[in-house]
Amino acid sequence: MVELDSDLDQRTGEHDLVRRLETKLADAGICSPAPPPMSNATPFQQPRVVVVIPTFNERENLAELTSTVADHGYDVLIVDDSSPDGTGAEADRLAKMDSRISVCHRAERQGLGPAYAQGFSWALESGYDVICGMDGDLSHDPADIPRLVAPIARDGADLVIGSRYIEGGAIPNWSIFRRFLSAWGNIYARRALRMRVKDATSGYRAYRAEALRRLNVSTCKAVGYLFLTEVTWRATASGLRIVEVPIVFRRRSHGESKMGGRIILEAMALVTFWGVRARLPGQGVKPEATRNIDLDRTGGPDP
Ligand SMILES: Nc1nc2c(ncn2[C@@H]2O[C@H](COP(=O)(O)OP(=O)(O)OP(=O)(O)O)[C@@H](O)[C@H]2O)c(=O)[nH]1
Ligand SMILES: [Mg+2]
Repeated sequence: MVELDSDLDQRTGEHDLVRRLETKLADAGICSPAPPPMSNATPFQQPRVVVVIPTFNERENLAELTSTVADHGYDVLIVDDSSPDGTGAEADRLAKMDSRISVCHRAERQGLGPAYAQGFSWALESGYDVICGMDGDLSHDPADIPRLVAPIARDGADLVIGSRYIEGGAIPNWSIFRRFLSAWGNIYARRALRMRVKDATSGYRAYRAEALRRLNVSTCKAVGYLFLTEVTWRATASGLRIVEVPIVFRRRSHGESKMGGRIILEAMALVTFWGVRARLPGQGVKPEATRNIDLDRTGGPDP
């Protein structure tokens, strides 16, 4: 039985929180600390970048978000699931005013996973070199995009994750419930699926196009936020070069969270199922396949 300190409060950085929880687990013999990352580098010249933003009821956030992303020089694809609040119409209005913005309308709400899969498929068909994903509620700072893209352009990374759980990452102003949910969800998924990635649930990412194609995300099973973990797991098992860069995740100021019981249940059930299945005799527990390259804490120049 692992006992948690009662003094884990909101002043504690997310990095510290996860490190302390992991130390407890390691001390209790439940897991061992992750081995150090490996290094790899292949330069990449001037990639074409698109930012895929799934939306459901994000009308109030859309204008500020898309203009900020486009002003940084990136194309935007909004993937809207017929939001009742008129996000789709607002997206069309913004797209008419700025040719860098495109919109994909989906007939009904089917979840984050299928929305991302469709957006990624459009981005791959459109010939982009780097495909980013980000939330549509301004929780992810568009100013961080260059730091996500740089390890792909500069160092040959395949997947770059904006991480709240490495040094420099943080989630100020989140409730203690959301902190624990997120921190424990990450630790559970990492251990169950044998991943080294610290923030397997982060939606702020950049993918090298060939790597994303290899992941074949349209066949992912998860429909909720677990989609992001499933993709990370596939990337890990495929031996892709994964980098985490620190981000500060801001609490949304407009609109409502879509996080709910069904999404948590899907995540717990599927991660447990996958983890148990991988350990069954005859299934062959795969060795850790991640080839993490050096964590990029400083970011890099705008590509
Ligand atoms: N297209 C589409 N987008 C979705 C769906 N569910 C959530 N999203 C979007 O996915 C992104 C992340 O969802 P959020 O509700 O912000 O989830 P969260 O970040 O965990 O929760 P808060 O930040 O606390 O609100 C947002 O841009 C949502 O609008 C869906 O079913 N379809
Ligand atoms: Mg959010």
